[in-house]
Amino acid sequence: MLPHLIYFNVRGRAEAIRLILEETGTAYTERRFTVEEWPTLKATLDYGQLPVYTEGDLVIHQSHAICRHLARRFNLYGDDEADRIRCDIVEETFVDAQNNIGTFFWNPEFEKLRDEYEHVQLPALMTRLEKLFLSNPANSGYWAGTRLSYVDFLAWHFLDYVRPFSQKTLDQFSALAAFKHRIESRPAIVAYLGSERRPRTLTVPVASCPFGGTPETS
Ligand SMILES: N[C@@H](CCC(=O)N[C@@H](CS)C(=O)NCC(=O)O)C(=O)O
Repeated sequence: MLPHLIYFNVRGRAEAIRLILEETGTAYTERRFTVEEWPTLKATLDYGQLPVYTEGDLVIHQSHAICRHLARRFNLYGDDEADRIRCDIVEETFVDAQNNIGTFFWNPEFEKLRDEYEHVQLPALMTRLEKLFLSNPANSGYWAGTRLSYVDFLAWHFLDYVRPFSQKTLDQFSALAAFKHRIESRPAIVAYLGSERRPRTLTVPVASCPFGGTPETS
């Protein structure tokens, strides 16, 4: 049975998983639930949250546990313990970064706060991220070690989450922008981004935020 991913029809917490599966050329199937279907499904799940990933009898919930499983399976977790520690640090950093922008997107006062977030909080966050990126001792153009690892997809997803909100902030961080371009130029990622498989919507509907529930048109 092919690996199977269950989530909503949005990028959200499943997107890094999809990117890893796509990059590794893994055939997989998906079931994408609507928000309306969710309460019925929720009642059937052991942990009551998505994403859930299955591989035969193996069932994994928690998006980052799924990413790390795939990283171990596809040798995308660095070459030694130092690389793996760096992967873990980068991963946790992007959990925080994603929570940061997520909290802002979900804030009922989104419109009132957007200027301050765009001009103060987001640049401060991006400055810290760029510093971490540039501190990779291997200086490889990836976030950890000398080659691609799963955390590159967590990082790419975060940067792509920032894009519709503030492309101009992304443009101010040249090393991060170059990294983003490097990942989205990989043949398997180019193919995925241009395919019907890529959900068009960032996240589930959020009352106050224009990016929730609204498909990207470009
Ligand atoms: N730490 C979990 C969080 C999972 C999570 O919050 N999933 C959300 C969707 S992004 C969910 O299932 N929300 C519906 C609910 O909790 O009822 C992970 O990374 O997988």
